[in-house]
Amino acid sequence: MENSEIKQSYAIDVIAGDGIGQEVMPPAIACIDMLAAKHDFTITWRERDWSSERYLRDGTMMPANGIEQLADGDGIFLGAVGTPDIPDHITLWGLLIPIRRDFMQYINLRPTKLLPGLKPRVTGADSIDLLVVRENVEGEYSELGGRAYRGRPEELAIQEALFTRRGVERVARFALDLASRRSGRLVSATKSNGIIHSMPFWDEVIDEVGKEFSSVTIEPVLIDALAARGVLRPDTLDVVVASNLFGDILSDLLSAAAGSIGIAPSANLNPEHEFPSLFEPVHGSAPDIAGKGLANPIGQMWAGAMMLEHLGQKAAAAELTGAFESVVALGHSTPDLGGSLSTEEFTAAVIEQINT
Ligand code: GGG
Repeated sequence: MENSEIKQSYAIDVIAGDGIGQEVMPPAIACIDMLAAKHDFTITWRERDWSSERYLRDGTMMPANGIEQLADGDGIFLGAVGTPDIPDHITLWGLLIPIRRDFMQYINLRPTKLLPGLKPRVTGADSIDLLVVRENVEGEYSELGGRAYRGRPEELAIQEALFTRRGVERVARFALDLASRRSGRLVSATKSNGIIHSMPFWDEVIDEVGKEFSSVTIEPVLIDALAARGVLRPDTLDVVVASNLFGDILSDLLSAAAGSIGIAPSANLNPEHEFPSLFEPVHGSAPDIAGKGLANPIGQMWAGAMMLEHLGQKAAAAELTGAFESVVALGHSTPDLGGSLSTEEFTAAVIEQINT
C-alpha cells in the first residue's frame, strides 16, 4: 500500500481487562499517541470496561451486542483476561475467544526476539528472532465434547479437537508465505506419533500446501522435541507453524527462554482485513504481581507496534519497537528482566526515547 492510500484516522477499541492489563495498557497508549502526533495520524480510543469485574457485577464479560460494537472499528487492543475469582474458561470463552472466532482471526502471530543487551535465560544461543504462527480458531480450542455423571465415580469429560482442511490450509499458506520471505525454513509442530487422526492430517495438509512454495523447506518436529529445542537451541528456529494449543504453549516457552513472557506480543489477525484484528500481549492478568507496579509493559507496547504495522503505519511501528529496545539495551528494565524499574519508570524512559 502506498503511503497516500493509508488511512490517517483510526477507531481502536481498548479492552484493558483484568489484573496487569489495567497497568500495561496506559503506557502503550501513551507511546502510541505520541507517535501518532509525530507521524500525522490520529487514534480515537474507544474504551470498553469488559472484564472479570464486569462479569462479577453483571454476569457477562461483555454486552450481548459486544461483537457488533467492535465490528466497525479498525482494531482491538486487549490487555489481559482472568482472575482467581472466576474459572478461567468462563473469562476466556466470555471475551477473547468469541472475538477471535467471530472476526475470523484465524492467525495468531507471536514473535520471539532476544532484545539487544539481553542474555537468553536458559540457552547459549546469542540470537533469537523467530515467529510462531498459531492456528487461532479451531484445533484443541473446541466446544465439542461434554461432561457427564458429575460428582459420581463414573464422572467423565470428553474434549474433542477439530481440524478442518480449510483451517489447516490457510494457516499453512500464511506460514509458508512468511517463511518464503524470511529464511525459507518452516518448522511444523506435530504429534503424529501419538495423536493418530488429527496430527497425520495436519502433516499431510501442510505438506500439500508446501508444494505451492518450492523455496521453503518444511521440517515436521514432534512438539515434545520442539519444546526441548526451543529451550536449548531457539536460534535454529525461524518460522514455526502450530495448532492452537501447541502454538500457545510453545510461544510462552520461547518468550520465557528469550528473557520473559512479559515482553511477548501477539497479533490475532484476520489477514483479509474483512474484520478488525486484535492485538494483545501473550501474558495473562498475572494476579500475583497486579497492583504492585512491577508489570513489564513491553508485551503491550510491542502488540501496539504490531497493530500500527497492520494499520499500515510502519514507520511509527518501527519507532515504537526501537524505543523500548533502546531502553533495554541501555540496561534499564523491569524486574522480570533483572532490572529494578517500575512499570511507570520504564514507560517514562521509553517516552523519553520517542521524544529524542
Ligand atoms: N493477553 C490476553 C490474555 O490474558 N491471555 C491469557 C490467556 O490465557 N490466553 C489464552 C490464549 O491466548 O489462548
